[in-house]
Amino acid sequence: MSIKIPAGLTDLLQSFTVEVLRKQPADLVGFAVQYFSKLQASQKLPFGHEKSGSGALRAGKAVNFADEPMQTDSENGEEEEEEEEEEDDLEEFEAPMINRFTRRVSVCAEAFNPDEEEEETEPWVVHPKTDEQRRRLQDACKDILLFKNLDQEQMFQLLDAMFEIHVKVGEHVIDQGDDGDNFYVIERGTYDIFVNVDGLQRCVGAYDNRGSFGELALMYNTPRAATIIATSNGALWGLDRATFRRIIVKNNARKRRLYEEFVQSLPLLKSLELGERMKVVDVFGTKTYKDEERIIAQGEKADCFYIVESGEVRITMKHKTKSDADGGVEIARCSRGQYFGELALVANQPRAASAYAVGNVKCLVMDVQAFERLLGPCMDIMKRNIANYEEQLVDLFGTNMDLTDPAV
Ligand code: 1OR
Ligand code: 1OR
Repeated sequence: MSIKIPAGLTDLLQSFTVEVLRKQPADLVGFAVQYFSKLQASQKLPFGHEKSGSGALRAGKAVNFADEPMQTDSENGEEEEEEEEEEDDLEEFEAPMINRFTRRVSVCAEAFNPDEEEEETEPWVVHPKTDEQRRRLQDACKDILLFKNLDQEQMFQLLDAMFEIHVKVGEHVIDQGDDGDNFYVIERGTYDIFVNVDGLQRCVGAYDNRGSFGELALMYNTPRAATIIATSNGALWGLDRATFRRIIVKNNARKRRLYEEFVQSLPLLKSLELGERMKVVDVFGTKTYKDEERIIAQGEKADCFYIVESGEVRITMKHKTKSDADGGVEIARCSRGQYFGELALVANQPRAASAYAVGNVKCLVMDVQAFERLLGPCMDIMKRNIANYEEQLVDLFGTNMDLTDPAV
């Protein structure tokens, strides 16, 4: 004899179990009463208050959930426009349903569930600084992508909490496998990145007087993913783990909500798993450019990759053998969802062309380390495109050229 399991029972119990495991309530029965009462209330909401398909796709929203049961979406995956609303308003609450999105949410949940209420009562960390130190700190932080989306108050809290560290050549700033204590912004100095591959330390990259590192262990509560060794005497600015999580991890939850739909729609990222796409959102910063502003200069050293969020970008190219008095020929335009700046990173050479804003432009920007770490699975698409550039180059300049040759 088989016992019929009512439709929805498994989902219901799974959602509840997830919430219990996340919240670890002392009073299980009380928590259950509250959970199911809110669930019932949400199901009685008038039709207009229901949000089909929006909840779980906004990973940040679901995982940010503090007092309410986890929010999910329907299977069709359609999204509404993002609105900045109170998170734990009962009206926002949606019936829990475990599906492919909630599973993903729970995988990433840990990283985006800072116990905000507890933390908000804690005083902010302040390391007093001289005016001169503050100036140097501000200068070192001005291009840090993770700081790009912060508001002014968050930026002040962050700068207040940072502290200066002097490092000597050969010093290990981070050792792979350790717990994460600080995030680091480089003021000066060069640093090698080593990753343990089959028991051997392999140098996989380097920082040259700019950039930041040490965010991964703090964002995802994982052991340090690489070893960072100073290859010159240098200076860093440290940010303690608690302040990093309080500001950056919280801000990342908001970023995920805002950008989830957009990154889902990007053809370039289609080989990435959902969780990997969210990691892309975590590490990019947004930059805005005014009409005619130069985003990339041909011939310069490259350390970033760009995806157009809004506006249009004009790509122009000068060629050594042709007159470049007019500043180069327009060779392409990129609009929302398209990317540029990958060629120099893939080929490890200077920028092959320049990029200018046409009107106001907003781009998502990723540093080269994140590009290499996260976009490996997207390389086929990029390489296919690069082969396309080379064909077009022949048409345009009439010569057979290899774009991956730095002499071009
Ligand atoms: P963390 O907190 O894990 C080590 O501590 C830091 O090294 C890490 O954060 C990143 O900020 C930085 N893979 C992992 N971590 C990297 C990498 C990296 N590069 C820099 N870090 N890869 C190298 C990409 C050039 C991928 C290697 C397979
Ligand atoms: P980058 O890092 O070299 C300039 O910085 C970017 O312009 C480059 O990466 C590409 O992302 C982008 N040839 C070379 N680069 C191009 C081209 C291109 N189009 C866009 N970029 N061609 C145009 C093909 C339609 C071929 C040259 C005629």
